[in-house]
Amino acid sequence: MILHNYWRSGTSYRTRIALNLKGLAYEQRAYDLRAGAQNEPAYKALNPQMMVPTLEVDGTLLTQTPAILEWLEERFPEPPLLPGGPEARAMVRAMAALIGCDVHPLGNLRVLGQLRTQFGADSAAVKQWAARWIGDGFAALETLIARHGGAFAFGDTPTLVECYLVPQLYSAERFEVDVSPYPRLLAAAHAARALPAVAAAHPDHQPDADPR
Ligand SMILES: N[C@@H](CCC(=O)N[C@@H](CS)C(=O)NCC(=O)O)C(=O)O
Repeated sequence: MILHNYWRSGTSYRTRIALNLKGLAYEQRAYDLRAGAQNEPAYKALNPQMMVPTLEVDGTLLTQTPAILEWLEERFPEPPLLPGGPEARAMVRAMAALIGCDVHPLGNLRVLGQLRTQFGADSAAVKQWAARWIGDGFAALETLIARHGGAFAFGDTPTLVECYLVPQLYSAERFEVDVSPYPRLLAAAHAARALPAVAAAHPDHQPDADPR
């Protein structure tokens, strides 16, 4: 498998976490989003949406991380990232979608770029924008974790929720969002970060990461 990705991208981080939790080996190819590599014809041929990541599997190009993560779960069921039972699975998918559909897209590079170029948003305004949407999402997720969480966000083993949550927390930290109102969410994310598979997926540990 070849993961076409970028070290700092949340959706790339999300996919690396899932691959690592499943114990799967993969090669990485890097596309520097800051330099616009996602818009080059070579990457557009892989993913017409010009967004990372793309997972290449024996010549098949998988895109959109919800689809990629569900494919991983179907193709490599162990260890499971979805619980048993349709209701529990729906809840995990809902908690993941809360971030994947309603928080992450509003902080995407192209969205923030548009805020700057079309509406003149400066860095402070962009930070306020990010804080607003991350805050709304994290507040709702905190309530759901109070209902369903254990050692992790849903129960006592990592699920798809951690694949989405850990990168979103990384993004919140980069935008200097106050995350102290979400202690359960933080506990789940910290438990996940302590797992070697999740730690290895961290942006700073990727081959294309900026030197520190
Ligand atoms: N819904 C897509 C979103 C992918 C996405 O947002 N990728 C971002 C990086 S995290 C990207 O490539 N942004 C490039 C851009 O905005 O030009 C998925 O889940 O795969």
